[in-house]
Amino acid sequence: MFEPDKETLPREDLEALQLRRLQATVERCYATVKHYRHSMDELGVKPQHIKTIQDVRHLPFTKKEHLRQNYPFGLFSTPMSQVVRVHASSGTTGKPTVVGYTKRDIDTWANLMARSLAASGLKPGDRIQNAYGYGLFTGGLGFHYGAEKLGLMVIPISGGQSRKQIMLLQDFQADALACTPSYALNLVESAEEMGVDLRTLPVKVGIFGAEPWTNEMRFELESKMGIDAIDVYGLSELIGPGVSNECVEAKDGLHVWEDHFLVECVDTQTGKPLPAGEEGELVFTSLTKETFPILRYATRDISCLNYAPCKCGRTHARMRKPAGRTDDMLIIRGVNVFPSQVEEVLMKSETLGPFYQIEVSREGSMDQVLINVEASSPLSEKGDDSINRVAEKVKRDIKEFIGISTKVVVKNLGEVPRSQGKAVRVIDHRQK
Ligand code: DLL
Repeated sequence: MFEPDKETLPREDLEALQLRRLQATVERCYATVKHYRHSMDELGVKPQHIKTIQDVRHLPFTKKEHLRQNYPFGLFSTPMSQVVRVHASSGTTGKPTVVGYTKRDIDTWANLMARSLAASGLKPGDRIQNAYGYGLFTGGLGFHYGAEKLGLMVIPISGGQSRKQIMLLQDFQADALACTPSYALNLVESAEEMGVDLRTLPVKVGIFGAEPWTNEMRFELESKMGIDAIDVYGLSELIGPGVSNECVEAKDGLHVWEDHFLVECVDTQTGKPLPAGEEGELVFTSLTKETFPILRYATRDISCLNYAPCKCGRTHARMRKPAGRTDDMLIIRGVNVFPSQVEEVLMKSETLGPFYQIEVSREGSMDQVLINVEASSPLSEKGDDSINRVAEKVKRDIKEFIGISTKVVVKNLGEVPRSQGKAVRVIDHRQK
């Protein structure tokens, strides 16, 4: 729900609230979590050194590896008897990273998700089809509790079963669809196969996140579904979805819920804080968490911050749509490339559809990049000449805008794998 008393606080008041909460969080971490006590002692920082919110910079960063080292419950700050839920992030190799919640944490999270859904344009009485995965992933249950809190009717279908998703969108008349943007594309395709025009259904907003997606992808989803496509960001280490969300009024950056999370943007090499508008790594400190408070979590997500007033009236800073994560960034012959930059170029072509995958390999000492992208309609309808022209143009544009040489193969419909949740954009054969 919209909480004007919190979301439109003058910055001075917001910062005073943040400072009180930061001090309490640092004290809690120092007193109850061995890892934080050790790492703060190593830097010679004590809780009483935090006198302004800028003092957060004296605290040590927390990194993914610290969560792994303390698997499963080593960073929990409450007795296990108070933990009512755990979630875990998938982790492609080895053990997952685990986070925990008290009853109050679950309530805080539900409020933040209710706030996010309200910012997306929903109101009590609306219906939401929740196609985020239910389970250890935070997407399904995070949206579920938030939607109920706001007073929405939830259709808890989880991910997958695309044709059933379309049938229920028609029959249960949801006002909103929540899923990853790549899965939304998958649903658009299923609807087309079933002869259903999504634009004629009541669904008016899509709340898409959990993976990077471009504005070009937004326009594609908006035009095919007849909706407002809104970006939602979050991560399990912080709470799950509901760390930041776009407002439907501006759709121009995601408001970070700053009364609950202190955000910094830092230089990826030096870790030094950057001024607003400069691109770097997002770092968050939780301000209200009980079981899993976290100090200066280095997300590896690349974005920048904007403190300019927003037309929706909210005063909370906005983060630009994340370009991707440093560990998804490809380094091709020395050039840093995010899959989202490739997406931006591909989506400009009407001959190409929105499904793509990037393969990287090494021949001798040279990195080779192969972009597999589907045509927007059967290849037989397009003719070889037109396909070759499009492939050449994409190659040229990628060289010009991103600076790397690639091979582009235009595939027939259905030849690029579809996603049920987070899309796999890159196959890097160099890592084998
Ligand atoms: O993906 C939480 C979530 C669920 C967010 C549903 C939004 C909707 P994790 O599985 O821990 O949590 O993955 C977190 O996903 O560090 C980003 O790299 C990426 N990510 C999440 N949202 C966005 C977004 C959930 N809107 C990781 N844009 C984060 C770009 C995103 N990347």
